[in-house]
Amino acid sequence: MKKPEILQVGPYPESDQERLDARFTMHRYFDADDKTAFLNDVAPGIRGIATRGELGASRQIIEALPNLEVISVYGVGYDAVDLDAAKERNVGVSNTPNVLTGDVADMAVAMMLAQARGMIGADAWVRSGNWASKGFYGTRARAFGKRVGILGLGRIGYAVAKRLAAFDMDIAYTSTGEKDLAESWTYCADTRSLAERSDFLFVTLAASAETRHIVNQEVIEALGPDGILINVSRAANVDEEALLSALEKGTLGAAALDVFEGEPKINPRFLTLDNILLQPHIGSATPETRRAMGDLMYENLVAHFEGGDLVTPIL
Ligand code: 8YV
Repeated sequence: MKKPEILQVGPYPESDQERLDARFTMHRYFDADDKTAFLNDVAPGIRGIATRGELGASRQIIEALPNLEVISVYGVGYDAVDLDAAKERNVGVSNTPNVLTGDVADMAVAMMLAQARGMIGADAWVRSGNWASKGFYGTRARAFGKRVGILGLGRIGYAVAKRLAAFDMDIAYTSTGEKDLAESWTYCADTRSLAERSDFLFVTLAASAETRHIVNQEVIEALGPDGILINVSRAANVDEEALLSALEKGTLGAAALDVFEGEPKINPRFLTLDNILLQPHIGSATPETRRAMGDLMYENLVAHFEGGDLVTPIL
């Protein structure tokens, strides 16, 4: 039987790649020098797209593939997939929810603690010999017992809040509406008031056109000169220009980011700041989670081509 042909938008770990190559004919879009020519060449045979959260599938790619049936995303975020274009063409879309929730939440909490307590600077203090020559590194912000804002109490936001509850933190959240929760966390109707009452603001919101720059200058200023912003969702949820200028002026205390506009080529202004913790989009990057994401991405493709329903469908 002829193997289904898949357009592969980005690279995967070796074991995922081997399994995909065994079951499908994978066309490596990311390896092509002339992407337009490559796409024209392979387009008629392509029935599926395998992509990653941050790479997605644009309208241009979807429209270039006349026989496209399914898009399988390796990642929970599907904001980079043009869902309208997929809908118009009746193309199924799946992602990899749940399996990465715990690791992304761990990472968000680690970023808060590292930034609040100045751990990166402290490490440099030891390595540079400053501890021996100059002495005490200094005091840094306390985390436990402080006020936390969770911008988007979805799966990841909830997992972050659960962890922070164990730090006796005062937790508030925004969501599409007040949630019926067992926990007595405070619901805030808008982002600004959430930021205003928070020492730490976590951005754990699925990105969409509606949430673009939801963390704007006003929200950043409401978080204030002692506040810390942690973003483990998508860069587009934060107005990066406003964030940079607030960090430069000190109108925001500090930030910890795992996601950036135009990543992996980030704005060089970030590199000159010492009140920012920079992470290379590694929230879900543990072997266990990446294996589970690879399994789910593969299982969705197999389910579709065996005539079944997608395991974790978005569309
Ligand atoms: C991954 C992500 O880093 O789940 C997502 O939406 O952005 C991340 O978990 C990414 O999808 C892997 O390329």
